[in-house]
Amino acid sequence: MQTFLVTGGLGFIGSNFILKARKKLWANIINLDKLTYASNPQNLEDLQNDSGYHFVRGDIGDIELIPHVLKQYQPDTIINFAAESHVDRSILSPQDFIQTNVVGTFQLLEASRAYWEKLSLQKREQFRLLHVSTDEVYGTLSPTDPAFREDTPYAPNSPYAASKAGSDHLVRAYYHTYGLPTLITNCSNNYGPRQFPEKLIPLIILNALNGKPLPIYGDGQNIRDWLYVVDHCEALYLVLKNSSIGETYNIGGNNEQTNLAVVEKICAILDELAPKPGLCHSCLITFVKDRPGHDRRYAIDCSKISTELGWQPKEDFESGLLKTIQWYLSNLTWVEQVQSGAYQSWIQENYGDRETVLS
Ligand code: NAD
Ligand code: TDX
Repeated sequence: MQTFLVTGGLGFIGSNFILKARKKLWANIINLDKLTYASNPQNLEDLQNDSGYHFVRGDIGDIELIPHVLKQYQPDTIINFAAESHVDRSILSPQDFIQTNVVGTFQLLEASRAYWEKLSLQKREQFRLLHVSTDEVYGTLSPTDPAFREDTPYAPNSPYAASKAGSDHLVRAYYHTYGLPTLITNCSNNYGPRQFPEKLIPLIILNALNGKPLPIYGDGQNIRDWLYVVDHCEALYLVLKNSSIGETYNIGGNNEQTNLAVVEKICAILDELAPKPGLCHSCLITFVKDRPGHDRRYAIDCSKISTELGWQPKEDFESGLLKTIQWYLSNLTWVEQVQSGAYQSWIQENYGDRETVLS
């Protein structure tokens, strides 16, 4: 079986990818994660007795650790999910975004190149580095603009988007300059189980359950394309298995929604699943000050991945949203521990202040 080095695997998409990969036996997994606030060890609790899964605490930008991990575990594939991922945080404090998303990705590329160059010819040919990126690198669309294609020029508008754009350019350059077998995917907004509740959908679900205001930035008419996280994970695996090196694929849900519509749908589902006497959840909707530089619309043209690799999103938005809300309702301990920061004590107990731990 192949070995995948997954970075950022304790976050939202990475943990869903690893769970799927182990369930389907796509590969053995080495998960390297820095354990930032966005990570959650509980996400992969089910794998604690799985001998095909190993965890390493570490930073993708650690120039001593990464070569060591590559030498020790000899992965055939690296999938880079590790990133600072929240736009609002990037506006308040861009430093960490540049450090991890740009410098960290650069260091990971350097270590990967050195590792790859020493592999046997056969292993060099099999090796892939898949960099997981975002549609936000393309900037914003007007209501009548065509959806983002792989050849749409980059025009990032937030520090987060700019840092992801920078990392994409570095990955591309390592393929063209050094021949490192890289792949890039640019995906739209994901939703589903295990998403940290700073992002719109889990934030709204949890605020609504707690009777708190549901903050909508600006007029609520900004549009995002939403994709169920499991569909994204399947697309990533298909790209890894079947695409040619150096390729870029856009991944999306063909599912453009205004933020207000998303929030109203969540409220309608919660009115059914968790009714509050005398209260309709949508009464909690509160329009608040807009996000600075807030992109108006994203839309993805995924005809390339669809025609070349046969991928289509399977989950429709209504059923995906229902499943997501049901997951949060059935995992209130996860929610409570995320909100109270209890898992931070777990990290302290298990790792103390040590930056890196190798098993
Ligand atoms: P997340 O914030 O939930 O998780 C990120 C994970 O990376 C965390 O576990 C964190 O501890 C880890 N990490 C952060 N810095 C690190 C570092 N320097 N070294 C090692 N690990 C580090 O993010 P997510 O939503 O799961 O996103 C994963 C990737 O997918 C990101 O690269 C993001 O840009 C991209 N993406 C996300 C979405 C989305 O809607 N969430 C959409 C498209 C692309
Ligand atoms: O409280 C809120 N109110 C609100 O109106 C929050 C948190 C968000 N919003 C709006 C802003 C966006 O238009 O909802 C939309 C979605 O916001 P986020 O969940 O913060 O996602 P977004 O900024 O679109 O970025 C996400 O999708 C692309 C991920 O965080 C990125 O990592 C990914 O690359």
